[in-house]
Amino acid sequence: MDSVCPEVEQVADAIASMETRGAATIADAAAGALAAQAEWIETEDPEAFRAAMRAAARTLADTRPTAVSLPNALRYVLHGMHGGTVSDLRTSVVTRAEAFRTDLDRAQGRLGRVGAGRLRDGDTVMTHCHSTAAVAVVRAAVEQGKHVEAYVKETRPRNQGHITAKELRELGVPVTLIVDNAAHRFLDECDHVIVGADSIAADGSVINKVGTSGLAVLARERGVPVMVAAGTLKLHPDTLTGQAVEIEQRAEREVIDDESREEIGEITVRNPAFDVTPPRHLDAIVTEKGQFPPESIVSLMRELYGDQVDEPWSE
Ligand code: RI2
Repeated sequence: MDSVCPEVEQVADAIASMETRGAATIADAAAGALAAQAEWIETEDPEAFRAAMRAAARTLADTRPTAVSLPNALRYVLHGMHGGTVSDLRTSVVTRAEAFRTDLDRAQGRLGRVGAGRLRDGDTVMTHCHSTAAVAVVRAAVEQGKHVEAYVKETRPRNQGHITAKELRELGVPVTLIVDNAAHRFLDECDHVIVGADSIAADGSVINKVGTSGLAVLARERGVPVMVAAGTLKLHPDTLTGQAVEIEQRAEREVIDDESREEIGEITVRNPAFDVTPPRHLDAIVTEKGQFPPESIVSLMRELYGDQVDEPWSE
């Protein structure tokens, strides 16, 4: 028997290729895949069931290294796996995965409303990349009847700003799409920068799509507050013990196609997907549990995750 079901393989491939992307969306898909695995495993042996669940979680964990929402989701579901029989184990995994996905959905709504509290009627925001949490903030503000406009950075190399532009248009928000290099030029017309997060470290540093740190420096220089919209699922418990967050390096072809590269001649290309913005360049981290000054996030991390740095899938 293969130990991993087709749905887990499909979800893992989609995450690795970024067809499924965005930290919260990745976590949601991973929890769903674990539930599918639990339904699929055919054994009466509880130990074999547990081993097959661990194999699925390993397959999912190995796809992308930076967004901690992925291991946090896997850990949450596997920690909820209880029972003496396969039937009990299966039910517990499916129930736990469902609870995870419902909580995630609620958290987005809550953090959106917390973030919207920072926006006034008539404000203009600047966004970077595409973050479901950042869009949730604008959505909540619009639902509160506030008029909000947006400058949307296209966000090379994969142009995820286009997704943001589309979603904000669907909310009726007037959108101006700009190239990344134009951010400084337009910041004077903005009241807030809103970005998401892939991981948040214990010192309040935020790891998000590459270009976030440069935008935060410019925003600080122009006096525009920077809001990070990120559920508590983005808190990286490993950083409590001093571990660094791994930054994913992606394919060189995302930056330059083969033909153009050939024409230029011998060059080195580097394509880190994320960068680290230090807490001093950020104003607030907005979560479903309220807003926090970045430096204070460590207390919330301790309260929610304690010493939970285990990897139950590698046991
Ligand atoms: P939400 C994305 O990473 C972006 O960096 C975005 O800000 C972050 O995930 C958080 O997204 P990628 O998957 O969880 O596009 O707010 O590399 O949707």
